[in-house]
Amino acid sequence: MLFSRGQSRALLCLCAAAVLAHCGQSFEYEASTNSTLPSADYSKPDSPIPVFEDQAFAELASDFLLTQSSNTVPGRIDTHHHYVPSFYAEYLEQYNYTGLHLPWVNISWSADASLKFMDSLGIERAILSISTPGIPFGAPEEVRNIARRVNEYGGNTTKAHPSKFGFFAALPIPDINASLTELEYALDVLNASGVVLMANLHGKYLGDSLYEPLWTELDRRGTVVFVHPNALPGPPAEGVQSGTVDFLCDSSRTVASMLNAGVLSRFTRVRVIIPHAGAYVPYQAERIATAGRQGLSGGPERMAQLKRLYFDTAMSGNPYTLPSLMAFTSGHNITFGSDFPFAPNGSAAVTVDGLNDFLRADPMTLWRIGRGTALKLVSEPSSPTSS
Ligand SMILES: *[C@@H]1O[C@H](CO)[C@@H](O)[C@H](O)[C@H]1NC(C)=O
Ligand SMILES: *[C@@H]1O[C@H](CO)[C@@H](O)[C@H](O)[C@H]1NC(C)=O
Ligand SMILES: *[C@@H]1O[C@H](CO)[C@@H](O)[C@H](O)[C@H]1NC(C)=O
Ligand SMILES: *[C@@H]1O[C@H](CO)[C@@H](O)[C@H](O)[C@H]1NC(C)=O
Ligand SMILES: *[C@@H]1O[C@H](CO)[C@@H](O)[C@H](O)[C@H]1NC(C)=O
Ligand SMILES: *[C@@H]1O[C@H](CO)[C@@H](O)[C@H](O)[C@H]1NC(C)=O
Ligand SMILES: *[C@@H]1O[C@H](CO)[C@@H](O)[C@H](O)[C@H]1NC(C)=O
Ligand SMILES: CC(=O)N[C@H]1CO[C@H](CO)[C@@H](O)[C@@H]1O
Repeated sequence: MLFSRGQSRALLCLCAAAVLAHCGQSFEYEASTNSTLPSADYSKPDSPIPVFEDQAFAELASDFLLTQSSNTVPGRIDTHHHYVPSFYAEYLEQYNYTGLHLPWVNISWSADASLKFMDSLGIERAILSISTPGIPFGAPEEVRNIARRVNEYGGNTTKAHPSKFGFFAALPIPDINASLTELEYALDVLNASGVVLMANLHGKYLGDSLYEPLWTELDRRGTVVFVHPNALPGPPAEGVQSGTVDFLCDSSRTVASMLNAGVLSRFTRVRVIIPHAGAYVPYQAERIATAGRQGLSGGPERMAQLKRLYFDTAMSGNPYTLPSLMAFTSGHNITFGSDFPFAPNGSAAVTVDGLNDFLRADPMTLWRIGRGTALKLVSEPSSPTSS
C-alpha cells in the first residue's frame, strides 16, 4: 500500500482515533515527519529519562497500523529471553541444581538457537538475561566470578550481534558492594541494557533493607530492572512444579515487599519490569494496594505506585490473563516476552496468537506491546532509521 505522507497521516489519525476510542482515552495522535527517537545515555548519572512523544510513537507505528491486517508486529522486541552459557549450566549442575532438566525441555542454549527461534516468531531483538535460580551457590568470590563471566558473555554476544541482542546484567547478590561494582562495569563497559534481579534470593525480597544502596544507585542511573521470579523460600507443594504457581507468587510477593518498603514511592527513575503479566499484581492490585485492608486509607497512593511498574507477556497471551493486565495498564508499559528457552516449545507462538486475537481491534496497543514500549526501555544499538 502506498500513501502520500498527507494521506498516510490522515489515515493514521483516523485509525489512531478509533483505537483510542476503544481504549477510552481522549488524546489524539498525529504522525510527525520527525521520527527521531529521543535517547538517554544511562552511563551518565542523573541523565534525564527520555520522554517519548506520542507523535514519535505514532510515526513509528504508522506502517503497522496501515497494514495491520497482517497482524505481524514488525521488529518485535523480546525483553524476557534467557541465555544459559555452558559454564553457567556447569556451575549450577555442580551444585546439583536440577532445574535445567525440566520434564518438557532440556535447556541447551546457544546464540544460534535464540536467533533461529527469534526468526520463527518475527523477533528482531532479544534482551538476554539469566533465569531462575540466579547465582545462589558458592562463596562470595565464586558468585562474583560467575556474575562477571555471565555478564562478559552477555556483552560478547551482544557485541557479536548488536542488532539482535542486548542483555540485562546479573549481580553478585547478596554482596551489595560487589553488586554496585558489577553494576558500574556492566552498564558502563559492557553496555548492558539494565539488570536482572531475582524476586527473592536466599529468602530476601526486593524491599529488604539489604537492597537499599542498590536501589539508590539503580534509581540514580534510571536503570531498567527486570525482576525474575524464583522458587519460593520453602518447599514446593507435593506434585506442583514451582513454575506452575509459586513463581507467580514470588513475583507478587516482591512487588508487595517493594511497595511496603517505599521502594516504588522513593525510587521513581528506575523502571521495573514484572514478568508474566505482572503475576497476581494486576488481578489482585486492590488487595495489594490496601495491604488487605480494603476501605482503609492509603489505597489510591499505593495503587498509583503499582501503576509505575512495567509488565511483560511471557506465557500470558490468553483470554483469562490479558483482561486483568489490560484493565490495570490500559495497554501501556507492557513489553513482549517469550521466556525462551524455558517455556515449552510453542509457548511463545501461543502468546503471539493470543495477543493478536485479544487485541485485534487495538493495533496500537499490539504494536506498543510488540515493540513500542521496549523502545522506551532498551536503547537501540544503531540508528533507529531502520525501524
Ligand atoms: C526532531 O526531534 C528532535 C528530538 O526531539 C528535535 O531535537 C528536533 O528539533 C526535531 N526536528 C524537527 C525538524 O522537528
Ligand atoms: C551433589 O550430589 C552429589 C551426589 O549426591 C554429592 O556427592 C555432592 O556432595 C553434591 N554436591 C553439592 C555441592 O551439594
Ligand atoms: C568475551 O570476549 C573476550 C574478548 O574476545 C574474551 O577475552 C572473553 O573470554 C570473553 N568472555 C566470555 C565470558 O565469553
Ligand atoms: C560497603 O562499602 C561501604 C562504602 O565503601 C563500606 O562502608 C561498607 O563497610 C562496605 N560493606 C561491606 C559489607 O563490605
Ligand atoms: C560499548 O559501547 C561503546 C560506545 O558505543 C563502544 O565503544 C564499546 O565497544 C562497547 N562495548 C562493548 C563491550 O560492546
Ligand atoms: C509507565 O511507566 C512510567 C514510568 O514509571 C510512568 O511514568 C507512566 O505513568 C506509566 N504509563 C502508564 C500509562 O501507566
Ligand atoms: C519447536 O516447534 C516448531 C514448530 O512446531 C518445530 O518446527 C521445531 O522443530 C520445534 N523445536 C524443537 C527444538 O522441538
Ligand atoms: C525431555 C527430555 O529430553 N528430558 C531429558 C532431560 O535430561 C534428563 C537428564 O539428562 C533426562 O532424564 C530426561 O529424559
